[in-house]
Amino acid sequence: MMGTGSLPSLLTACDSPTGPPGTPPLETNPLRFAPEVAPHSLTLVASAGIAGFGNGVEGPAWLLNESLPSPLLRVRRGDPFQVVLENQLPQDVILHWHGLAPPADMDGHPRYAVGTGGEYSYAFTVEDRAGTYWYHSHTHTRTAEQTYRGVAGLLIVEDDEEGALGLPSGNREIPVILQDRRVDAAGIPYYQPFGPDLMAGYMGPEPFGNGIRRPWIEVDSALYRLRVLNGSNARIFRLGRSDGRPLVLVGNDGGLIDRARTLDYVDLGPAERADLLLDLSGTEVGDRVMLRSLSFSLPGGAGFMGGANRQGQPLDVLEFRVTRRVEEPAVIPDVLSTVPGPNPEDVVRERTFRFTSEMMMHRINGRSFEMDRIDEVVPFGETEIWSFVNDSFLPHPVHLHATHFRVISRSGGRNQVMPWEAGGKDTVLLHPFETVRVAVRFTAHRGLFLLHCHNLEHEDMGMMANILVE
Ligand SMILES: [Cu+2]
Repeated sequence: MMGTGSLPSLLTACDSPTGPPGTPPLETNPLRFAPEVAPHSLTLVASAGIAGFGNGVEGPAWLLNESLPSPLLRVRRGDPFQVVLENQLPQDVILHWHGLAPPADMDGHPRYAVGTGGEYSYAFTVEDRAGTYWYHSHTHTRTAEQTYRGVAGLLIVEDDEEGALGLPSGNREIPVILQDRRVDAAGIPYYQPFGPDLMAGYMGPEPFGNGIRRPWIEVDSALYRLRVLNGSNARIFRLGRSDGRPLVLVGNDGGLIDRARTLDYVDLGPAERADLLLDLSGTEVGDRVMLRSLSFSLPGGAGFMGGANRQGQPLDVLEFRVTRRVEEPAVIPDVLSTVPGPNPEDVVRERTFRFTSEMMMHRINGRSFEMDRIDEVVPFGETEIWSFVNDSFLPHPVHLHATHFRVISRSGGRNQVMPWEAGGKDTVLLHPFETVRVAVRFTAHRGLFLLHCHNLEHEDMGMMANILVE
């Protein structure tokens, strides 16, 4: 969708970011975009294939319809969603539509995983608010590997309310999946977790955007809408601009928030989304603005996790190269939406979920996931307060299927609800030893859904629970 012409190699060599002292400049690469398709009579074929990672580097990947990232699904609220998954991978596969609230048998619970040569048909009506959602493998014990290898894409829902705001669209909308990767000497990402990765989760030092290593994109001096997904297995990003200007948050996991928030940075844990306005008005041709993951340290622990698994190291995740000067007013709406959701005053019940990571065991309330064990029974339509207690020295991005919750409070650690946690959330990041209280209510469908950590290694190792809504 965006024009990304190739850049003369001299310029690339001169202007590339540098690695450690003494190393040659690292190549950067034009961002690419997955093909956009409507999820209507759509077949997604999962298969092993070859993907390009930028700079002519190609290597093996696990793909849907031979695309890295997986095709971008764009759909309107109220429309039918009809997708057939065909599995040609050498492992079981199932897909989860992360953030949507479809019927239970359409949600990608791992008990529905299909073997090689099998297929699974999804058909439901999209009843969710406009927003930036995504989809990915949810195959138990295989989610981390399959998602890392490429079985993941963006899913954008649009509706009339959002359309009326006139947010930047067309080539002023940049959907991007940010991921960290470990690469071999040839520059090909690989997934080979060992010891420490099974505690911290699999992390790498190389930033990728939409499957491209160290990406850049050509832009006008205008206002852009940046739909960002943290599609990493374990990496937390702290996104900020290199030029000191702020980011404007207009939406997150559950779509638009109530009003725009101007922020110096936005933290995104794995699976969280940020719908950002990036104001490049006033820039000149030749200017470059880097979207960075800023340096940070996690309170409470995890600092001893050295090497690849260290959270908070600075990364340059996506560079904007201004190539055209335009005179356009950068109109940023202040009031955005009225966010539906549970009212904490209607609470009828409280529950506690304790997340522990000890001796390579990641558990919720002391238990590892079992496919056929129901861990909690939750009445449909009733408002509850759930306390997510992180009783470990590792961060846990906690994800709930089938609804969006409101973050009510946080104690320990940061001791506050962060400004990017406004609105409806389906994933909330718990730093070490934090307790986050959320208001939860299931109003879409009854059935068996999941609560789990979205650190994908933790999830695969059992930090997941079956929630029966009835
Ligand atoms: Cu976790």
